[in-house]
Amino acid sequence: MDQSNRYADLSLREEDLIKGGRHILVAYKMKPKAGHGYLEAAAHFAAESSTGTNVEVSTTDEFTKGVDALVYWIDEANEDMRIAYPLDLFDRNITDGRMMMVSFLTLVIGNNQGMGDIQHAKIIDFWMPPRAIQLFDGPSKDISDLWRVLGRPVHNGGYIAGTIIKPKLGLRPEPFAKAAYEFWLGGDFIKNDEPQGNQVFAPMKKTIPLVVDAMRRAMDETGEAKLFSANITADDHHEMIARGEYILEQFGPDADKVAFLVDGYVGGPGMITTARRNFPNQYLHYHRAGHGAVTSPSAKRGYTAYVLAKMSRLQGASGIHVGTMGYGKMEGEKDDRAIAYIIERDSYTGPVYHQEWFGMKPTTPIISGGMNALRLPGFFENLGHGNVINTAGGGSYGHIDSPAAGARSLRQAYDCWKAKADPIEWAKEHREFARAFESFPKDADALYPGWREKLVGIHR
Ligand code: RUB
Ligand code: MG
Repeated sequence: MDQSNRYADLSLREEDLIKGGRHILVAYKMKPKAGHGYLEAAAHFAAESSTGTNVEVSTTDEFTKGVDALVYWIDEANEDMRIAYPLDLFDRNITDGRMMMVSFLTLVIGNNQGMGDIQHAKIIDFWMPPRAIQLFDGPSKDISDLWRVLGRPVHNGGYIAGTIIKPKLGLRPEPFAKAAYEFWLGGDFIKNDEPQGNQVFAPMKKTIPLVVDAMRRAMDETGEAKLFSANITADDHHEMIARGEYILEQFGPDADKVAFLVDGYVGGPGMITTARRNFPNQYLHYHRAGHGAVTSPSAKRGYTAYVLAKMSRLQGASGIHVGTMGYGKMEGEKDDRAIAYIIERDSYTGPVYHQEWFGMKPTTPIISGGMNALRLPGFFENLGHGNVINTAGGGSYGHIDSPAAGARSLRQAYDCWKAKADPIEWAKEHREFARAFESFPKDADALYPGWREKLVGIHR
């Protein structure tokens, strides 16, 4: 059934929809299956994503039609389709009238993902009207809170050198805490790797007290504050809260140095909101394991990493992983800068839409995955700043001298970029950075050809 007379209106102008402020706009790359007309498939897509189905139903009334989603723009050659969703379509909390991300996902990327007449469809951008920005929680803590804890300026406080406890799994409590202590002697921030929780070989109630002790010893020794991002991901809301409360209690007077890590893609938006609303005083660290299933450029369905990051800010993530923009081990490109800019700036024009955030707190780009000191100067240059959290697991624990030396090499890499220095020249004066060349010789060869003659043996 062709529903384009009801669910499409190509005379609508995007600028009017934006001025009106009564719709959420969503841009897709959509291709119908062979034998289906573009506009017809698009209209069915909008129907299925709002008030309709594949046939007309007798229960529809005039009001219903007022909340139809409308296809307002198509460009078949480029597989571009844009849909305007009336704000009233979206579910609101009975407790406080606020919007919820799960309802946004259910409609705009729900049943439409399995339709028989659609080859594929993927969200590449969306626009939230000012009213929706008012109705999402947004972050309660941001990187300025971490800078404050670290004793730095709360504006432009700079690079936070972090790591991930490695190996990913298989450390018992004592070696786990030792690994944390050794990194903290040189760095700022440690996160649980995302699968680490309450395994039988490392029960949380044994591990956490040892981590608290390790943090205190490292703070005594260095005279610096340290940060720990503890994984509270769990299927059960109550379990997440039990974990969070336990961790805060154990850190006691140092609980301000605790972030909570939530694996928000596998766990879903409810988990992020559980952390956001139950622990508003803790920095909320959104880890996104699994996102590649939908965000990868090879995936023709789902949504992009840009869209995921933008949603995370609405939900209230204090920081989210944004990849390494081609400088690390995970898929990514230099242009992925946009993923960082949309979450950290107050207004930004993405691939399709210009978004104003009206002062909603920023979400920190967290840079992670195969990073080390050698890769950082180029990364900062590409991004244009270093106000990020970077967690380098292999880059710290893979340093030939020690995890503390690995941590120092990261800080030195940031200082090198800030000083606009030549990395090989900088290494001559900075031992841990120089030793990173010998720790990661394949990277060194690729990034700094000729380094061997200039650096090998210089710091022995
Ligand atoms: C990286 C790691 C993270 C990835 C996730 O470890 O454990 O889970 O960063 O990817 P290492 P992304 O530093 O040893 O490579 O950050 O792209 O979501
Ligand atoms: Mg990990």
